[in-house]
Amino acid sequence: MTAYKRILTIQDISCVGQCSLTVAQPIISACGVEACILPSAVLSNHTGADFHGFTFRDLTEDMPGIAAKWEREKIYFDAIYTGYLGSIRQIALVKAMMEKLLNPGGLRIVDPAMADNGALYTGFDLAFVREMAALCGEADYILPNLTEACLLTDTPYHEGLWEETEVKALLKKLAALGAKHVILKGISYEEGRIGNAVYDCARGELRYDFTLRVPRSSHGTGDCFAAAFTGAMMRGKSAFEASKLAARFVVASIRATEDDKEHWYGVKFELALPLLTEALSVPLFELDGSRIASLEDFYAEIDRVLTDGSEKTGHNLSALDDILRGGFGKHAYGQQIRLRWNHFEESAEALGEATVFRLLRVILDRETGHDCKLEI
Ligand code: PXL
Repeated sequence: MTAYKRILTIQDISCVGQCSLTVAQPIISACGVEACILPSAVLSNHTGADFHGFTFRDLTEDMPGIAAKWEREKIYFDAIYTGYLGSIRQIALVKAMMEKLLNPGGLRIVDPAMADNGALYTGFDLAFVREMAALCGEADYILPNLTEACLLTDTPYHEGLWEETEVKALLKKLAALGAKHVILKGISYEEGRIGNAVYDCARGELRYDFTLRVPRSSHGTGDCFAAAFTGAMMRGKSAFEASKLAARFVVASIRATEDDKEHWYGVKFELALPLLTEALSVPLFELDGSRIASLEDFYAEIDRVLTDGSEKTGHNLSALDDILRGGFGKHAYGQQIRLRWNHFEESAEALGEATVFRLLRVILDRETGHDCKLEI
């Protein structure tokens, strides 16, 4: 069991508009991670043009005192994740906090939230971009979108499809800033598909995760992504797994919002939180269908995956029911589980339709004290 993780996120509070701290805190909590906050500013709403302006109270002057207090209390964090920062001075303060307030091995996760769709957000200039590039250089993980990546590396931005050679060159330039890993968001190599590149700078390893493009541009999705990514990393996922889960979460949030014209200022990420909780908190067990050529094989596979082998189990439907309920050394009695049946088709053919049907009825039955979600 990994220790309970505590992170600090530093970004603004936009009171209305579903971005920055009002999304980061609930999302990180839903991941099962303690989310401490340091608000960098309070705004009436985010700075997106559809709001016709905003109020802005700068909290820069409060930040050093708060950090010093935590230091005196010996409060340290397993990660510091930064989003929208209101000024160059705040970037310097963040750097100092990353020096002083991280546990050994604690992660520096920087989302350089300052631009999108080819343009800087209101209030930022190139001097800010330069300082943000320096902060990115000290980070373990940076999460720029394409616009931010171009600004950080002084690369011309263009809309539409990108060539892989262009993206690779951009990743190299981002790595040259000093960051250890880059999650580059929002790249498209073909119409209708959009995705993220996950790049390990030291190893030169590059992996992609693409999904169908949802034809709607939505505010605050970068913040939702970064918070889910941070939460998943803290729950022990690899950067690639965390990025994939964060992307699934963002797509689900956009889908939940798509039909609601009134909801133009953000996404209804609240409706997608169960996806995160489930993925990070409900244990996943995987049956290997290629090992199942008979009913006896199926029960042996269930034993292998869901028991610790210390007890001989009855190879029948009622024993299957008992094992799914838990208490056989792999999951607790009554605990919800996810069961993924890999190579299902192959094993279903060997078992025959009637047998598969009987097995599925038991697996999916929620009336007898087990709660098993089947993925095929
Ligand atoms: O979602 C990024 C963000 C965060 N905070 C504020 C913003 C924006 C984007 O516009 O205006 C205040």
